[in-house]
Amino acid sequence: MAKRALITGILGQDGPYLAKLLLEKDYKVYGLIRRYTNPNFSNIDYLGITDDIEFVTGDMTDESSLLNLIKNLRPDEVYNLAAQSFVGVSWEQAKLTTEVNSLGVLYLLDAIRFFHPKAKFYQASTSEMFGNNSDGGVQSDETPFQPRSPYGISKLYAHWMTRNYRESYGMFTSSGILFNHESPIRGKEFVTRKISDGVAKIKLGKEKEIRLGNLDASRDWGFAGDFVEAMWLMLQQEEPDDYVVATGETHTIKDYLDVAFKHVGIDDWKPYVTVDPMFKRPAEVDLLKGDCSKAKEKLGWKPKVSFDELVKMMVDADLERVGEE
Ligand code: NAP
Ligand code: F7E
Repeated sequence: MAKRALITGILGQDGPYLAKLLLEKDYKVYGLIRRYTNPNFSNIDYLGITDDIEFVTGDMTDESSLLNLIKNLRPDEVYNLAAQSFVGVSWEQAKLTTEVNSLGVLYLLDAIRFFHPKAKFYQASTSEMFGNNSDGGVQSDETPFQPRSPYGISKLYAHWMTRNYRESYGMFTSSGILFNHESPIRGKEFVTRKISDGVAKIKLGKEKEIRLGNLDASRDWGFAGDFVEAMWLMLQQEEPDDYVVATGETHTIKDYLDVAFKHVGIDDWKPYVTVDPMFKRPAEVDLLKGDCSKAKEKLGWKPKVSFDELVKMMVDADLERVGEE
C-alpha cells in the first residue's frame, strides 16, 4: 500500500519540491492549507503537481484542527514545513512567529503523540539557530546554538521539543538543520529571489534599481530541490536524529549580485543597486557555512546544484516570467 505523507507549508517553497519528490516515490500526499479568501497555488502549479495533492485545512495556531487532522488521517510521515519563515519580519511579529513556529510544533507533536505515535515526524529546523556562533567559521552538528532573531529563537524551541519528544516518548522525530536553500519559487522577499527578479526586470527595462540592506552578509546557499531529498532520507533511517544540511560553501550578497548581473551581460551591478537602511536588521547573522559531514556519511546525501548554477537558474526563470508579464 502507498505510504501516506502529510506536508504542512505545502504552498511555500519547500512544500512543492518535497511533494513532487514523494509523488515520484508513489506516496499519497496530503497538503495542509489555511483558510484563504484568495488562495495562491502558484508554486505547486509551477511544479505541475496541484492536481496530485489532496488538500486538508487547518492552521498551526489552531490546536484542535491539528488534533483532528492527525486523528483522521493517521499519516505514516509528517513533514512540518509550515512557518513564519521570514527572519526580517520576526522582529515586527515576534508573537505570531512564536505561535506558529514554536507552539504550532508543540500542538502537532502532541497530536501525533495522542492519536498516531507511530508516525515519523520531520521538523524544519534552521541554521538561524546558530546565530554568529561557529567552530572556526563553520557550523556543524556540534556547534552550540545562539540565535539572534525572534525567528531563530522560535525555531530553537521547536527543535528542542522535537528532540524532547524523541527522548521522552520514544517517538520517531527528526530535525533537519537546513542552511539557506533557494529556487525559482523562493518568496520574493528573500534576498536571492529579490535579486533574480530585480535583475530580470532591469534587463527587460521594467525597473531601474534594486534596493537592498546589508550586502556583506554571507550565506551557504543551496538548491531547495536537493535539500528536500535530505528531509525524506532522514525519515527513512532506522533511528531518528538531527542533521545539518548545507553545501559547505559560503558567498556574500555581493557575490550573488556579481553572478546574477553578469549572467544577463551586465559586468558592474553597482549603478543598479541602492543600499537602503530599511532592509537592514536589528541584529544580523554575519556568516553561515555548514559542515554536513554527518548527513553525507549517514544519509548518503550531498548537494548537486552549485552556487553559480543556482543563481543562473533563478535569473533564467525570472527572465521568462517577467518576459511573459
Ligand atoms: P515558506 O516558503 O515561507 O513557506 C512556509 C509555509 O508555511 C507557507 O506555505 C505558509 O502558508 C505556511 N504557514 C505559515 N503560517 C502558517 C500557519 N499558521 N498554519 C499553516 N501554515 C502556515 O518557507 P520555505 O522556504 O518553504 O521553508 C520551509 C520550512 O523550512 C520553514 O519552516 C522554514 O522556516 C524552514 N527553513 C527554510 C530554509 C530556507 O532557506 N528556505 C532554511 C531552513 C529552514 P501560506 O502559503 O498560507 O502563507
Ligand atoms: O536574507 C541580507 C539579510 O531574507 C539573507 C529563511 O529561509 O534562511 C532564510 O533566512 C541575507 C541576510 O534569508 C536584503 O540581511 C540584504 O543577511 O534571504 P534572507 P535569511 O534571513 O538568511 C534561513 C536559513 C531560514 O531558516 C529562513 O527561514 O541577506 N539582505 N539585503 C537582505 N535580505 C532580504 N530579505 N532583503 C534585502 O533587501
